[in-house]
Amino acid sequence: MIDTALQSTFDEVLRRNPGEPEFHQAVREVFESLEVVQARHPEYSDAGIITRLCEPERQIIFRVPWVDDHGQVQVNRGFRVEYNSALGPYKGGLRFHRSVNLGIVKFLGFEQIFKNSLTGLPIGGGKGGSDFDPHGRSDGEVMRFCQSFMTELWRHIGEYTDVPAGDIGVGAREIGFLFGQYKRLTNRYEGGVLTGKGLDWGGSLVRKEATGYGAAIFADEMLRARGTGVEGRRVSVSGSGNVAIYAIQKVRQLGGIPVTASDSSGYVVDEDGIDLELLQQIKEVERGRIGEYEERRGGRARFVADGSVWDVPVGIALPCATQNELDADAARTLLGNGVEAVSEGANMPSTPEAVALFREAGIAFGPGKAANAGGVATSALEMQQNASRDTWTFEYTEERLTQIMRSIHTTCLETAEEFDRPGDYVLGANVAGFRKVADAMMAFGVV
Ligand code: NDP
Ligand code: 2IT
Repeated sequence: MIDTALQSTFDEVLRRNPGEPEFHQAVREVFESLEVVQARHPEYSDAGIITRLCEPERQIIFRVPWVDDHGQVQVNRGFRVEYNSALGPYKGGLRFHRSVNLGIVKFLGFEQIFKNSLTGLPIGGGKGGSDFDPHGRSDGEVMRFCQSFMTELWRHIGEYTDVPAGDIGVGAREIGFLFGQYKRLTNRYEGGVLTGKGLDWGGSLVRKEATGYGAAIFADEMLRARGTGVEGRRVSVSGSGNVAIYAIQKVRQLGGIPVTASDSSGYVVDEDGIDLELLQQIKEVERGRIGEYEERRGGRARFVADGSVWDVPVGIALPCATQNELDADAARTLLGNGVEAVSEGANMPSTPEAVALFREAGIAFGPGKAANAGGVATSALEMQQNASRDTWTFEYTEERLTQIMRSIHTTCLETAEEFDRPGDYVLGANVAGFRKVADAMMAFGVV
């Protein structure tokens, strides 16, 4: 429920942003947590903080023309939503997926503000991307698209302004093409303008692994707070991209058994535990489909084309694919099978109905803006290394990531406690993320 004082602000958000259901969903969830803050901090409303937070500081939409391998001209739409810079330069990924539109980018940018605040590092919130679909495109096509995209974006970004990174459909290959074009256009080697770079040219160790590692660590922290842990538990993971692969790796390191992976064509179940090397070969090297895992696992795994990965009985679920991939039916099935923890590696993967069921059941539920913050946090560590022209070891960087995830976990729990909602990570994440941004905005006056 949204508090009556906030309802009119929310109605105004709906009126001014028609046809953007994912954005409405993200705003609603934060508003539902802010009632408790409103009561204790009327000064935030007086300063119009919440109203201002709902309006991005700047939104850029541009044409991205490029020529495909058949000589045909293609036109995509590019976006960058520079949402909030109260805590630092806009920071957040670029998503290349055919479903990308302004509402999706705004939902992701809105979430990013609170997530980045929770990391405790000096980064504001932003997001971007395009409706370009990289599936089935050659390296040459992806390069020409990225060059065209950057030919517009370069003028808007910078180490002190806006620092993009990867998200769905944007990994090291795309960041390479984007950085190459930025460098060419500006004639400046500004490592700190993008994160997720290759290790030879300004990237950070652990950035590739960070989001998945962080989501698994967050699950472990939540369970440890309840006296158990990931060790010995069966874990389902959705997706088979960057976040999913490294969530699976960290689950194994923590002694859990990751039994699933998926993509938009279906899921695989491997009762012996997912063979990570095989998954990486199919997905990272060959850019293939998840069904190939069954064929190459010699009868030890099962591929299911129609069905839900959440039907598989597990103790822990890590949704690591995309928004709204885990609905109320899936939540009921997971709860019926005795799930103890859900840690969101993806952004907003659980529908509001699913989140409500998990919270009512009292299981450990880690919302994306806390559980998947390890990726952007390690991006900020990459920026630190770029600024000091230094490179850190894997061990040191991973230790920093682990400490950041533990600190986010503690912050969420303590904030939930402070507002009389013990164990409610959703409330804790939203309120703690919000307060820091709100206090900075208060300090700056009405800007
Ligand atoms: P990738 O592109 O590497 O992988 C995405 C995976 O999710 C693929 O397996 C893809 O399958 C699947 N997927 C995507 N869209 C859909 C869909 N509509 N239906 C079913 N499956 C889908 O992306 P990432 O791993 O980087 O991102 C995954 C999630 O994590 C996203 O929500 C992203 O916003 C979030 N995230 C990412 C961070 C990062 O550092 N990369 C940081 C924090 C959050 P297919 O190939 O078939 O489309
Ligand atoms: O959703 C996210 O936090 C990301 N895609 C990572 C953003 C970043 O700047 O590293």
